[in-house]
Amino acid sequence: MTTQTRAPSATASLAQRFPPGFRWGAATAAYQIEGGVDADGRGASIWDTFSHTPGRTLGGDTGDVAVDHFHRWREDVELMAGLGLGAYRFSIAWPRVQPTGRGPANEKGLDYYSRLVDTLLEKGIQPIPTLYHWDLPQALEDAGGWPVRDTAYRFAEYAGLVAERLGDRIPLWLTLNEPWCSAYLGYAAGVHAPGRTEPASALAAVHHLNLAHGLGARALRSVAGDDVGVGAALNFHVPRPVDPSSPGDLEAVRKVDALANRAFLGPMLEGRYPDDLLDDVAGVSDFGFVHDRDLEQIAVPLTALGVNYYASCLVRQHVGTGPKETADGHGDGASPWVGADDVEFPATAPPHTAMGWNIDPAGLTELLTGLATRYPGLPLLITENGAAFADRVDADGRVRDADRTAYVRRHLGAVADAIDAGADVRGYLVWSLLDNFEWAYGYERRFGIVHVDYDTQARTVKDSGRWYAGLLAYHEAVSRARTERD
Ligand code: IFM
Repeated sequence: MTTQTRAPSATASLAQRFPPGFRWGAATAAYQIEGGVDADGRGASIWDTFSHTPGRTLGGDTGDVAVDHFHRWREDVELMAGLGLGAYRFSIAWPRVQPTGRGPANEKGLDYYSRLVDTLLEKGIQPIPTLYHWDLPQALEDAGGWPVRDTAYRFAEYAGLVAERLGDRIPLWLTLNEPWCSAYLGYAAGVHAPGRTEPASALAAVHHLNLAHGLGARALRSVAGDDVGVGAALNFHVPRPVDPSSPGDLEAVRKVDALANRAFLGPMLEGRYPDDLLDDVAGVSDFGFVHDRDLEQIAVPLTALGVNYYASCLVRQHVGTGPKETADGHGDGASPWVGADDVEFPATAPPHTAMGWNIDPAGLTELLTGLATRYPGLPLLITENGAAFADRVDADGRVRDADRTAYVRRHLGAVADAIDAGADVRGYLVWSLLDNFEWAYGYERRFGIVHVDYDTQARTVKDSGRWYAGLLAYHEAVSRARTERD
């Protein structure tokens, strides 16, 4: 593959805004790319069950084959090397390692990830595994799923098994990806697996996911050593009030921030659930599932906080008895916003991506500087950022996705602004390396910087991927020159 090594000046000046050593990479997740769902003793996950349930995903799409990364991973690592990536964030499928979510490891499942890690390292690409990106073993869901405390202990056992096998080669682990989605979309809105609509269970899931993070981090460190890097990837919500002078709208901002952001940041980084969150949801749950010492277990020191950011949202207090606006993409079914019945999500101003999400790079700067202020000294890593657009393969085979390039370029500018303002951001992982299974949207939304033809599985680097490779090459050259000079 040819990459653009002489960057045009706008790209060159963007690259210069990032310090030497800044990590560039891409991210994926097991169920979205692997396929091979019956290979080598893998067990069923909740996403297998959910996607095979009629009506749950667009077009009835499933991850059975996905982009066949389970078989094509060598080719995909070559692609990453060709792009010049310095890091690759992928997730480990729990049901490949423990087909029923408990008991001894399935060595063949671990062999697969061990080979992947070795090959990445040979190419100079840092592997950044996420232990849980939503594919809970179905057997654990049958035993109650995340609303049940034991699931957190099972996760810790799984984390320990993975660390025993890979721990000698992994400098940074991520425990969970976007527990907001696992808890609220999975157990309150029911639009993600396992598809339950039980608000109280969603809150119990929030806590048990937090507990799993803490117990899992401890298991990783007890096997791989106290100084092994551990973080979690949270999907932050940046709510903006419709009317900044309206106390009701500001209250809506507070509620969304509490449910979406502080429900995880609080326990993980401060060892407590925010009082206002507990008040907001008091009518749904008394949080009696929090046991003595849980919060201590959860608040392990983090090496880095993973930040997933795509868009901001508009919120306001719903007044009157009319229907609420739900332009947050969750339709008019059950709400993920437990205990926030008076909050509505009016439509944001265009432009939007193919997900219907607004494009608001300033929201990322605000988020990063806000986190840096609240948690000084905590390194931040952009674990996901990217956009879905309706890509087209032109007759000459190129994918001219200028809208995606512009999105990534503007968000990188926003990251650089945050760094200038003092935020300690260590890296950026674009979502996603490859087009893939976008959960309930099936294959209808493409996020990749590499296009995948789902009939032939042919990979084609999109223009955005070429641009990204050029940026990385330029950054490497500038960093080398700076290091030699200093
Ligand atoms: O595809 C997802 C990913 O699995 C988690 N974060 C958001 C992405 C885009 O929706």
